[in-house]
Amino acid sequence: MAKKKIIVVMPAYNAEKTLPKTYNDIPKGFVDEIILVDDASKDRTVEIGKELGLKVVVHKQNLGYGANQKTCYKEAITEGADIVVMLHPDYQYDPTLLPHIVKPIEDGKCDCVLGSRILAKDAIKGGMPWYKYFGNRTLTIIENLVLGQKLSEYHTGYRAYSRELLEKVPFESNSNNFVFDTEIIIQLVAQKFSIKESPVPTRYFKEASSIDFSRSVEYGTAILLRLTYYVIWKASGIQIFRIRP
Ligand SMILES: Nc1nc2c(ncn2[C@@H]2O[C@H](COP(=O)(O)OP(=O)(O)OP(=O)(O)O)[C@@H](O)[C@H]2O)c(=O)[nH]1
Ligand SMILES: [Mg+2]
Repeated sequence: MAKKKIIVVMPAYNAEKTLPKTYNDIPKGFVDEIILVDDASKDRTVEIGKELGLKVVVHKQNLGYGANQKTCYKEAITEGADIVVMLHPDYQYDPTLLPHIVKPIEDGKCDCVLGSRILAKDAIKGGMPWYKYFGNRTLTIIENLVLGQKLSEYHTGYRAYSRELLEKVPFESNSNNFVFDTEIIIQLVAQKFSIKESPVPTRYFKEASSIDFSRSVEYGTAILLRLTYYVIWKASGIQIFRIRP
């Protein structure tokens, strides 16, 4: 079987300090292409991305993290990716683990892999604030119940998707904000794509996190709302956000 084309996408916003470190740790021989989408950063993210030789796509104005991912996935599909890995350029997730993140999809075992900080059991030690840990664990229990999964967390930014999944899931109609990450999981569960998890260490430091307590509450509320929409869709077929094409 031909080797699968692996493309790493990095949704970036003001990532100048952490982008070189993130890039340096990517196992180069393993990855076919790296695409950086800049969401109108105010710093030198674009210049640094170009200096590093990445394919850089620039949003003229700041559209948000979800909108950034939409551009990332569309570009990766256009470039012929078989497997797309989202890696945050804020150095929060360990790029050296890419082969582990990709393997279950390469082996045809699933269409989505989530890098789990909870499976690695070092979330608090790695600096995750207690309220985020508590929110993560509580929301995960609810998400598992509603979506019928047995995942350890849904809130990771380290994810791999197969091309088939990205072609079939209507991610373009999702939120332009952070809740995009939950919406895409709801959509892939609704289409019965399977998910596997791979442990990844937790890293928190100043540049790796822009989500404070009030934005976390907003994020949690948005997730609960999307889960409610999923329950409504299951019960009545009515789609309040686009769950199936
Ligand atoms: N496109 C876009 N990307 C953003 C924006 N804010 C943050 N990002 C990027 O999205 C990624 C995640 O943002 P973070 O603020 O680190 O949030 P998080 O990692 O999900 O959550 P915590 O680390 O727990 O705070 C980073 O790589 C940022 O570069 C934004 O307004 N627009
Ligand atoms: Mg972060």
